[in-house]
Amino acid sequence: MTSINSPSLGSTHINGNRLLQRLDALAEIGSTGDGGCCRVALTDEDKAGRDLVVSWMHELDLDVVVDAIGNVFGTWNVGVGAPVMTGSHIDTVRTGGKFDGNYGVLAGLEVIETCKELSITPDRPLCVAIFTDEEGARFAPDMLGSLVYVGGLALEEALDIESIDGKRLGDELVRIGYAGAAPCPGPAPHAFVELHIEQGPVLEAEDRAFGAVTGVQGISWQELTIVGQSNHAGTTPMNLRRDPAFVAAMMTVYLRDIAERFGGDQVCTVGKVDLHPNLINVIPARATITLDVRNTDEDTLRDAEHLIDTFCFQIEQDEGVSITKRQLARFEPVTFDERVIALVERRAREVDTRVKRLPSGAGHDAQMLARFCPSAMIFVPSKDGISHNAREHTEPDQLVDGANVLLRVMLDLTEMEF
Ligand code: HGY
Ligand code: MN
Ligand code: MN
Repeated sequence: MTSINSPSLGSTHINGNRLLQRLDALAEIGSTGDGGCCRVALTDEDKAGRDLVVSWMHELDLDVVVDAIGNVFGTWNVGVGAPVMTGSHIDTVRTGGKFDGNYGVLAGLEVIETCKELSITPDRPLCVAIFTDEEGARFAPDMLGSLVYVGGLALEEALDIESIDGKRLGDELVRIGYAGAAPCPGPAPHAFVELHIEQGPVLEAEDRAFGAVTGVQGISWQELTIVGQSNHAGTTPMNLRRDPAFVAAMMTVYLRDIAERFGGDQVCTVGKVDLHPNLINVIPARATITLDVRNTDEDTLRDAEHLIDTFCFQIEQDEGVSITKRQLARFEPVTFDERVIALVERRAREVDTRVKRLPSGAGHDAQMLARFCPSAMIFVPSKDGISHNAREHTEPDQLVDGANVLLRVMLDLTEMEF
């Protein structure tokens, strides 16, 4: 194995053009025509994206395994022992960009191809993973595939999850041909490192080249179904109304109030509002809204949830509605392994000294793998901090630099014992 500190590797770089070309090729699948991507989990577009990346895995003679929740693993079986794993997701939100998740998967593929091309033979296998339904936007919770992979959610329970468009997850997996044979939970890798765009404004604002990610904030997703009294918009006096749309609006304002009162890392979002019957002259019968509440501190996140519960109870009395809550996701904050964070920091600094340690505001598969093995993440900047948006952008040289850091970190991890 070429020592990681050997001069030969010092000047070794991935093939940047090949990485950028693959990112563009994958972005064509589900292209929304405005620079964005729509490959929502387990749709035909997701299948097409998976098929393309799997074809690249086969071209590299990787051992391709699909597990029972549809996670795909491309492994270069060199060396001995458990693999060093990288990867991310290629499913997107409906208004996704071309880098969220895709970048981490394709950079992992590029690292393996570069090692093969340059006859760099690590002591351990290298594996790149595509995790199913990381976004959770169609089938909640998010990071679903990696959660099942590490045993955080029972496979049978996951397969029975119903999507927002009324489909059963297991049926959709079969339909797209990715209901694999490999069992879940899967085997723990030796270590895991995920390369991802920051999706936030911090690195750009502080003119940093890389993020050595320290962990992921806690996430609470709830769906509230608010039932009132549907009635005529013109004939119903205001004092006789039991209006779910009004309550949904009050909840949205209250979430903003919580975030402003708590300050710090607290974020609260109402991203989805469905009214029934959703007609101009009818007071709605029902409003269904989603609450996305996050904080780096578990106690503070619980305080926010408690305030929301109290607000629901009170507004039910005040407005004469009934509110039922469904918890769609709940993950406590995660701290990554200091040894891997320090390695990321060191290797990133060799490429560009402007490195910052920071927590991730977004959820990632690495937060699930952290339950299973020493894990951490590498961030590159997002232009204007924009993501989950067709305008998502990272400069080509930043993308290539990030993949070069991934190359070094993965090879180092093959030589580290934990
Ligand atoms: O919701 C998230 O943070 C991630 O994009 N799934
Ligand atoms: Mn992502
Ligand atoms: Mn995302």
